[in-house]
Amino acid sequence: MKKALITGITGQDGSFLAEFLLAKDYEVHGLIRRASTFNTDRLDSIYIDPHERGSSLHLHYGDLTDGTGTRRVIEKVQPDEIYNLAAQSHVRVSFDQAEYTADVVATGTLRLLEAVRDYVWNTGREVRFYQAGSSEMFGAATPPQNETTPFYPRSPYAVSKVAAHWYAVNYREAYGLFICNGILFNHESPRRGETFVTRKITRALARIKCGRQEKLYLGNLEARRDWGYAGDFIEAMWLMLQHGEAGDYVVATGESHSVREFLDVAGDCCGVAWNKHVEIDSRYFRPTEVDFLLGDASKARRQLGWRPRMSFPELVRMMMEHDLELARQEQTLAAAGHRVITRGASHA
Ligand code: NAP
Ligand code: F7E
Repeated sequence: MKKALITGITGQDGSFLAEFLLAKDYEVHGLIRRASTFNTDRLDSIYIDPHERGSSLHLHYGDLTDGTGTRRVIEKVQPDEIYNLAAQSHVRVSFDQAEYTADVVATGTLRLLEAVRDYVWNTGREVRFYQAGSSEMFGAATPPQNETTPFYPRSPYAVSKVAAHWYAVNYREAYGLFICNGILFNHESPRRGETFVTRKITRALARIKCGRQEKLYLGNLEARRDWGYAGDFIEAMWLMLQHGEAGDYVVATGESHSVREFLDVAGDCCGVAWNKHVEIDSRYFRPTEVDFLLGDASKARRQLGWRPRMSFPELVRMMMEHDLELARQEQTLAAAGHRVITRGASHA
């Protein structure tokens, strides 16, 4: 039985990857942050109380800002594969929390690589390492972007991901470690965090449809993104670590749409004329924007046999239907006299 350690297991991708690896009979270990409230909602469907027998999912407290603790988790778990997905992953927030973002995303990756380097040296075991890179690293570079496109990061988040990318390349070359950088373009799902634009839109339009909300405040509607389905993209992470040679791969759909187009498709899905409800609020603009991302994933297709399965309209529909169901549940509870508080996405 192979053992995998996932940092960021409570996030969108971490939860999909954990399910995927469990289905492949891995023993899955995840790093979770201590929080004052439960933060394992996305793992609900696979979580089994540790007191019960037969669980292949194990959670360990840890934080990428705490090198010693993380190192101990690696020594205890003895993983065959490590997927480094943990990050302060919100681009807009990274302008407000630049140092923290760098500490987690860049230095956090370095801490992990240092621990892996020592672990491999001390035990002689092979550990394969996946680093979650991002299309944000391309930033202002002209589309389409592929593995040979020079990086031009446009936010503290993106700069930190570029640093993490080069740490990973350097540790691969300096110490012969099996390390892959996935350069993933935006990928979404019903589990997407509520402050990313796709989920902010599907959630709000669903609530508007059910009469639970009137306005949706957004920023730049002209930005273009190559949006795919998270469930497809996590498979590429795994394929990279199964390949004969470590390398860096762009993972994308090869199609780009604007935020405005996302609104059009989502509005059509639920029968809401979005332009009657959307207002532009300057707080959602970024000091430096990434205007146009379009990925060329031909290397991943050629070498890993990876290709996306879900189309853009299917993705939007899936997210819309999920959020309509949530909004209907809210409506039912409210009609029965319950006080329903829906946390807004208005701060990012
Ligand atoms: P996400 O939903 O924001 O999840 C981030 C995860 O990192 C959460 O589990 C979070 O824990 C954890 N985390 C945050 N700070 C941490 C810290 N200091 N120590 C340990 N864990 C910490 O992100 P995602 O969408 O799943 O993305 C996964 C990774 O891929 C991230 O590195 C992201 O930057 C990168 N990426 C994402 C996309 C995309 O479109 N989704 C594209 C390219 C790259 P809590 O649950 O406790 O907050
Ligand atoms: O913004 C525009 C915004 O926050 C997409 C992360 O997973 O993908 C994600 O980063 C676009 C931007 O994602 C709002 O200006 C307009 O142009 O959904 P987002 P992102 O910044 O592309 C990359 C690949 C990652 O690696 C990141 O971790 O939408 N936009 N109005 C808005 N964005 C937000 N969040 N909120 C708005 O109201």
